[in-house]
Amino acid sequence: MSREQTFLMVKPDGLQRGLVGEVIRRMENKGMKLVAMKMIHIDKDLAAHHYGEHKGKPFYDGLIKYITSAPAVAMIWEGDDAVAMTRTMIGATDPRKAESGTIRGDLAMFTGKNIVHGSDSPESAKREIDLFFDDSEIYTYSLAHENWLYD
Ligand code: D4T
Repeated sequence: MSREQTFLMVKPDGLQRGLVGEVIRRMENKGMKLVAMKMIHIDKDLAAHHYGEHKGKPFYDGLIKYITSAPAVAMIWEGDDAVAMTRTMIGATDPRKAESGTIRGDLAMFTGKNIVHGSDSPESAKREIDLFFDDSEIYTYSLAHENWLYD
């Protein structure tokens, strides 16, 4: 186990559907620490950087159109194994395959509108955090109940 940070974004559909609070509630209840958060209307440039690995795939143009269509909420969450833990909480990319109890399993219907994005590896997390946040936007602090979360 190691303390790490992960990037989590409530995508435009999640914000429009009023699910920002629900996503935050799940992360807070789990014991994750919120260390950065902001609203952002992603432009084409940032979208192309963020989804660069998907360029050329059949769904790429739709993905860029969707992610740039309205504001989103970008966050950084911290915790032991935060990257893997958050991916587990988010569930499979296709909400029809995502297990009940996960964010996508409980709250989404369709891959192209799957509410949230979470980094898929510590390397991606670092890249995405650097892409979306300045150092000055990331907070260092202790949670009063941290001793009740970890040995
Ligand atoms: P993100 O990156 O949004 O957290 O999603 P995942 O990590 O779970 O999945 P991904 O990178 O494979 O896909 C990125 C993004 O593209 C959309 N997508 C994906 C789509 O519209 N059609 C598809 O067939 C796939 C595979 C959904 C998420």
